[in-house]
Amino acid sequence: MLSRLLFLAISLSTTTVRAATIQINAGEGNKLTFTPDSVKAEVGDVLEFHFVGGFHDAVRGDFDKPCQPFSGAAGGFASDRVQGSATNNKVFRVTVNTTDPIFFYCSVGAHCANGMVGAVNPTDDQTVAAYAAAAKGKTASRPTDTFGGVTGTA
Ligand SMILES: *[C@@H]1O[C@H](CO)[C@@H](O)[C@H](O)[C@H]1NC(C)=O
Ligand SMILES: [Cu+2]
Repeated sequence: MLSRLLFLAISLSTTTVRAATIQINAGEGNKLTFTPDSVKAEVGDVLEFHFVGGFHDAVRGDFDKPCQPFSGAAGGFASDRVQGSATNNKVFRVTVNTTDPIFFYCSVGAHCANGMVGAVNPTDDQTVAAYAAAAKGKTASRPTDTFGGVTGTA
């Protein structure tokens, strides 16, 4: 009985897919960047945005329309605008529900136009570099409300 239980416990622990938490820092070194700016994620993984410097948010966009909110019916997200610092522990957690590429940007000022963008599961065609290049000179906007994720503490 005990060995059966042990076997069950071991097989559960090896077959259970554990969701990964992927930390993305906004404003590291007080730069207009997300670090890392390109990540791979599986469905169920959590993007955890940390605000480590500057004044930023994280908003999902469309690859084709840089610096504008995501146009899809579901799957968009926008964090609060947060004054970051080394001691700020406010985070925004977004559960990844797709393996399609996800592009996001900071909507504050001209941050997006200046390359404050990121990608989840980029493809050969849709890269974070291509999104950043297309963002140059674009005016940013954001949804009125925070949505699509959970604001919490680290
Ligand atoms: C992913 O699905 C969960 C559960 O339905 C939902 O709470 C979350 O907002 C979704 N994530 C996005 C980015 O829409
Ligand atoms: Cu910003």
